[in-house]
Amino acid sequence: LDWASVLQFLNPPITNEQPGEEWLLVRPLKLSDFDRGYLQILSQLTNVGNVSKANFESQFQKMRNTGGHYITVIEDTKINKIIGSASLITEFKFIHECALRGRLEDVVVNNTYRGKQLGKLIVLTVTLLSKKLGCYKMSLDCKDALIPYYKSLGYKSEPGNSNSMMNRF
Ligand code: 16G
Repeated sequence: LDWASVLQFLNPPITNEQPGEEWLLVRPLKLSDFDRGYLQILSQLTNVGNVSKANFESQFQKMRNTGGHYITVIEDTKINKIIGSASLITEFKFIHECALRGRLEDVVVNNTYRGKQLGKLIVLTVTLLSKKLGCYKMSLDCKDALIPYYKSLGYKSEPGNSNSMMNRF
């Protein structure tokens, strides 16, 4: 996977430098995004609950200190709002000769911006980033309805090895 092959997924072609409209910006999450509606975007994915600015800042600092969290957002600079996000979380492994493994998490694009390939752009961006960082694989969990979508972006269910199991607390 490289930018040339990423571009084949995007028609018309858009890039991080040119996400289709000049006022859209793809960049890493920053602390001030609390005030750009970052949590409101996440609440289109699942329950966010009550997260104060202080909670957000301390969690952000924990992620920064721990390392391995690469949260990428799309900002609409015209209205100063975050309109999409995708996270790459990396984990250190002993297996595969002390490899790095990537997880694609919390992918969401504001539903009023659908149809602009922004979800694709941001998923492909963090996927490419995982490759650049040397991850030996990148995986994700998703609802059944999104399987075709992620398939169209190069993700596959591995026969006999694609169950997502959980224990909710
Ligand atoms: C989806 C997300 C996952 C997110 C979860 C939240 C992707 C690819 N998958 O599985 O990252 O954390 O939904 O759902 O974005 P939950 O609140 O039921 O755990």
